[in-house]
Amino acid sequence: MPISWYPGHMHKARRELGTLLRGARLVIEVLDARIPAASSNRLLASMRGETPTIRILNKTDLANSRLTAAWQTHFSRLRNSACLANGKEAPVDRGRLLKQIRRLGGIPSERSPSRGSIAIIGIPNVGKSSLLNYFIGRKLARTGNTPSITRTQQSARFAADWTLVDTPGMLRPKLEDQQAALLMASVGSIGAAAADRAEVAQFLAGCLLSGHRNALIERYRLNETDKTPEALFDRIAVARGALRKAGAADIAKAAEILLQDFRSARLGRISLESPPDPDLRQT
Ligand SMILES: Nc1nc2c(ncn2[C@@H]2O[C@H](COP(=O)(O)OP(=O)(O)OP(=O)(O)O)[C@@H](O)[C@H]2O)c(=O)[nH]1
Ligand SMILES: [Mg+2]
Repeated sequence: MPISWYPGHMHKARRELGTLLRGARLVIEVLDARIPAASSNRLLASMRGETPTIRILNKTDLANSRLTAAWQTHFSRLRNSACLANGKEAPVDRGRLLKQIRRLGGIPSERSPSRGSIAIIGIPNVGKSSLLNYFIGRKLARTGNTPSITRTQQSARFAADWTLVDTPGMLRPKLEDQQAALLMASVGSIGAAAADRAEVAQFLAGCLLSGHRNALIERYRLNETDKTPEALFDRIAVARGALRKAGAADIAKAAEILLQDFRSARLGRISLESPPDPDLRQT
């Protein structure tokens, strides 16, 4: 079954976002550092048009730091843009953010203070509300580790001249790119009911088997001969005691363990995408 998730509140959120973006002076697009391309929403790209954009690669504490640096260079090369990184181990510096806001957004005019609005946008569960709270230094917006916690926009003053606006996580009405949808589901940005967890785990297992075997060997004692997701799930079931009464592997439980271990970086800091620039792929 293809993944498709466009819950009712996103219709309304899209209309409200359109209005906000018409007046916004700047956009902060929050991306998941593990999947910077898949978490770049093309709907949001077309809605924000030429508005200067600061991308924040978020959750860098869960991502590969070499690839995060490469993605930062990639996004910084885009016109009218800046790219910063944020994670639990190294929060983005508020002063650096403000410097980029002033560089790209100029000074809001006295006559139209609303042009000092900065829209914080992104797909669900990437950490938009957490960043708003961090920037303003208090817990205004509700946060949580399930997608679509935020249902309405919420504004707060930031550094005298600016208004930060947190927005609900948005997806495209139709997820044509199913590879991107599976990547978003792998990091937990798609509602649980919209993506079959076994299928998502199967996809993730394929990614990890092809690019991150060492992590699997270390955590689940994967063998050289284990090449398929099924073999990996068997290995996980044995290593983690996910067994049925007769001693057979509990595949559903093993799949769940893989998803949880990946999402919490218990397999190490793994990024699932590399930047397209040939010079950056090698660094
Ligand atoms: N490991 C890690 N977790 C983070 C980071 N930033 C946010 N989170 C967690 O990610 C989850 C989602 O954060 P939110 O701020 O609610 O995300 P959101 O983008 O506002 O989500 P929606 O409102 O649902 O679209 C929460 O459990 C946060 O604690 C980070 O830098 N590192
Ligand atoms: Mg939120």
